[in-house]
Amino acid sequence: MKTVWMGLVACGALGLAAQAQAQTCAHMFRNVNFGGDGVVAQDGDLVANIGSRWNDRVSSVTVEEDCFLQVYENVNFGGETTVLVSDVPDLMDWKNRISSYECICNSPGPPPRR
Ligand SMILES: [Ca+2]
Repeated sequence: MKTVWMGLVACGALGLAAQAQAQTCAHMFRNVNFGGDGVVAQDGDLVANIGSRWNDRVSSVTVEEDCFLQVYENVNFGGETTVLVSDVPDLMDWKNRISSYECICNSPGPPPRR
C-alpha cells in the first residue's frame, strides 16, 4: 500500500501570512509635549467612550504616517469633532476635551463626519 502526501501544509502557511497584524495609528498623552502616560489607538479603532481614566484628559497626540485620528468632544462620537493627521504637542482648544475617537490608516481620506 502506498501513502500519498498532498500540499496541505503549504496551504496552511499561506493563510497565516495573509492575516494582517494590528498597526499603531496614534498615541494620546496625558500631558503636553507627549508627556505623562498614554493610550494607543490601533488602525481601525472605533472607540465610543475613551473611558473614565482618559475622558477629558488627553493633552497631546502623535499620529502615525498615513493615518487619521478623528476626535470627538463627547462620548458616542457626539459634539464637535476634528481630524488630526500629524503630531500635535499641545491640543490647545482640544486639550482635556476628547471623549471618543476613531483612527484609520492607509485610507484615501479621513473618516466621514458623523
Ligand atoms: Ca469631552
